Amino acid sequence: LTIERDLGQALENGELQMHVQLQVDRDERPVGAELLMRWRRADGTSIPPDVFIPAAEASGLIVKLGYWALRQACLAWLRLSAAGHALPLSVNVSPSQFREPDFVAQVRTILHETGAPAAQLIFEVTEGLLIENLDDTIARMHELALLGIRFSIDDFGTGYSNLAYLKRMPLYELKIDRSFIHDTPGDANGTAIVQSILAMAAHLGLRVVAEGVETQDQAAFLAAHGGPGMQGYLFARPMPLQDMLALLERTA
Ligand code: G
Ligand code: G
Ligand code: G
Ligand code: MN
Ligand code: NA
Repeated sequence: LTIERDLGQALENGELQMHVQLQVDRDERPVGAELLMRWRRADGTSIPPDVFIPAAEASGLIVKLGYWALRQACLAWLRLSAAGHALPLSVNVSPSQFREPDFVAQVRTILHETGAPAAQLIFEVTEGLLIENLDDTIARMHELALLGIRFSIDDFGTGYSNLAYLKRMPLYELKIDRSFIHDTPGDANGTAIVQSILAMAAHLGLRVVAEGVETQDQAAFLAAHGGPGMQGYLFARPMPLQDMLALLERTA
């Protein structure tokens, strides 16, 4: 297919954009936002990230796209901060990017060049990162944590949740995969999984964000069971930064 070839040009052609999705607390106050990449081609068609992110990973382009995304996140934070909304921003970091030999140096460079504070960035990594070279991965996480970067495990519960590893990592947050939230509170198994993750996170001193919150029932359940951060269509869709700024102004 032509996706890989076109994706190589997409960045130069200005076809990529970072959208942002707000995260709220149980009182619906903004507590953060996740940056999500979007590809809208010149002909007006959109390619979903489920399609182009795996293609970018397969071709190695994800490294270039990932640094671009991180830079956009830093710039987004500066814009939010200037408007009085200094929310921590979450960025997805793919395993192949995280394993680049000069990843830490590149992150430092982007922080220095933009002037964004590391402590306002959360790197979302998946459990897939933890399959190989665990000692190197954890050492690298500690290096980045020393800069001030915080870490979140994305899609938590769907991968290799080796709990012994969790204790060794400088973790800040778990993001409960939206498949479990979808099954809450109607389904007994889904609900049990969500409650177990919330309890475990509380014991480990980790913040939690529930992903894919779409209904008031889900939000009410979460509020009654520890009140994690929430992200989902019920509160806000991923949208251009401009639109999120307007939303923050309206609800401030
Ligand atoms: O909205 P959603 O369709 O944005 O995202 C689909 C998938 O693509 C998710 O698994 C998400 O983590 C991934 N994704 C979205 N944006 C980025 C990005 O900037 N970098 C990486 N590595 N993955 C992303
Ligand atoms: O780490 P290094 O020796 O390159 O630091 C040089 C200067 O940059 C120091 O003033 C240090 O405080 C600052 N600095 C180090 N890390 C970061 C960072 O992650 N972000 C920003 N904005 N400044 C940093
Ligand atoms: O990085 P991650 O896989 O967590 O990306 C979040 C994904 O979830 C993105 O594809 C985003 O568009 C999607 N998303 C965000 N809110 C909702 C929601 O309420 N419902 C569903 N089904 N998807 C959501
Ligand atoms: Mn994510
Ligand atoms: Na996720």
